[in-house]
Amino acid sequence: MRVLLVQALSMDDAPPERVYPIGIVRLAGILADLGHTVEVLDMNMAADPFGSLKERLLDFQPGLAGLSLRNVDPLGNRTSSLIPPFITAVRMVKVLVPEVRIVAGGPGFSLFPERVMREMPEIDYGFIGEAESSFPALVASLDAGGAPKSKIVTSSTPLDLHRYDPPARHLLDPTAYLSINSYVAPIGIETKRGCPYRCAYCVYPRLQGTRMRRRTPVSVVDEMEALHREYSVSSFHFTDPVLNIPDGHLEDICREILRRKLKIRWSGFMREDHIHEKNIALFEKAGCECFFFSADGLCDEALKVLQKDLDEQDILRAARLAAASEVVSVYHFMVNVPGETEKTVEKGIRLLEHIYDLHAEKKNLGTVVLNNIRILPGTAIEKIAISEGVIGPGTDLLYPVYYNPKPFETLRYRLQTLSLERNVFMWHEVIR
Ligand code: B12
Repeated sequence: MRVLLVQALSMDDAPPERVYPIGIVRLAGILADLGHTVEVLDMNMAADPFGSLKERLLDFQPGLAGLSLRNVDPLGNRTSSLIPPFITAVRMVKVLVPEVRIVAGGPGFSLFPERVMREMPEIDYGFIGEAESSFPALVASLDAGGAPKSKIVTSSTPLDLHRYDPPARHLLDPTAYLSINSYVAPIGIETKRGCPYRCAYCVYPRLQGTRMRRRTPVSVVDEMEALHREYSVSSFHFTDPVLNIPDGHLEDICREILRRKLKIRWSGFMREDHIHEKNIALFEKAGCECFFFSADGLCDEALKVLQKDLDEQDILRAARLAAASEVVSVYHFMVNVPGETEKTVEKGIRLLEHIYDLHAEKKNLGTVVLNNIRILPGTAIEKIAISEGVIGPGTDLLYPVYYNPKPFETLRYRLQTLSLERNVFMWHEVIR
């Protein structure tokens, strides 16, 4: 007898994808221009993150340490938290350089400012949202011996992105990031800030405001060209909440890339209802390497609850256009959303099957990401979850809490099975 013994997959933990921290690099550049002596450390890039923090603190002896809390947790239904390592870093700073002023900021911090400050009294000042003008103002005031009254600072005037100096990349060499990831382009570029949509689970409008503030296409492409020339960066991720709005902006950036004949690739999150035959061809020609879609709702009912301003036809129309291109697509959907029924589940399965059918010929479907909703403070989903008793008013959202009530709490696995099977069968040409 011939026997094949197989150890099935035992681990779900992929190596982490790292991203270049443009937030702190921008702040560092502004402070350096103002005459401060600035150094940047990305703990994610160190083989021994806390060892490298200790070494840098003892060598550099800062008077002020700014710590960026980007993510509070890794999302994707994972229950691990990034708060314990953040607290440990803050405490290490305080112990090794006791006189230092500790300042915190970043998207993760901005979602939970009071909660984080309560947890970590060692933090002297916390910044909500963008900090290009408010943080240098605090540094100047501390430098002059002042003691700002408020411990939590919010930027009063949104930054005018028409006057945007690219992050001072020489303060943190991008080259080290170029070959570390399998999927994500590690170098981010901003073309705008702000998001006018009101998706029920999303915090982007809270982080960057609801008004879109754009950079000029020429300045965006100048930055890409300089990174390509000086650091050989050839792949970029646009960090905008939604890349292909307002109509014409990304198109102008693409025309500028083509005019300069730049050999670069890029990706970003696209709205389905702003994709059409003409612009998709332009995006492909100008180097788009992945269409990231995040319609999130798997049927009209779900799209409505999630306040997406989209319908199933928008999703399928965009999928049809994307599938006909040579560009890879990645789709994100949320599972077990409020109001889920057997009928919505069936409709969701049909939509997923439809998307796989569209991509079957060219095999240009990267993956379908299926997650439950992470409940974040201040969102419509938080209110729904409270009203349904999924969470209580006292639930601590700082640590991972997902909207995933019975009876569809295992739906994610059912849909993931469908998706994985379709993906594997597509790649290995297993015909049913
Ligand atoms: C673009 C983006 C991505 C891209 C990054 C591509 C790239 N190459 O850069 C991709 C899609 C790969 C990605 C992946 C992930 N992301 Co993301 N991402 C974003 C997004 C939309 C923008 C981030 C950005 O670059 N902004 C532009 C820069 C300039 O702004 P900034 O970093 O916020 O910095 C400013 C301020 O925060 C402040 N600031 C920052 N640090 C500090 C420090 C101090 C001391 C001070 C005073 C101020 C300050 O000043 C800066 C300048 O104004 C944000 C949402 C958002 N709008 O913030 C989510 C967001 C940050 N991501 C999030 C998460 C969770 C992730 C992932 C874990 C998801 C996953 N499971 O894959 C990974 C983690 C990747 C990693 N290694 O860290 C969450 C974090 C919150 C949370 N729930 O924990 C956010 C908020 C989105 C969300 N879902 O809610 N992400």
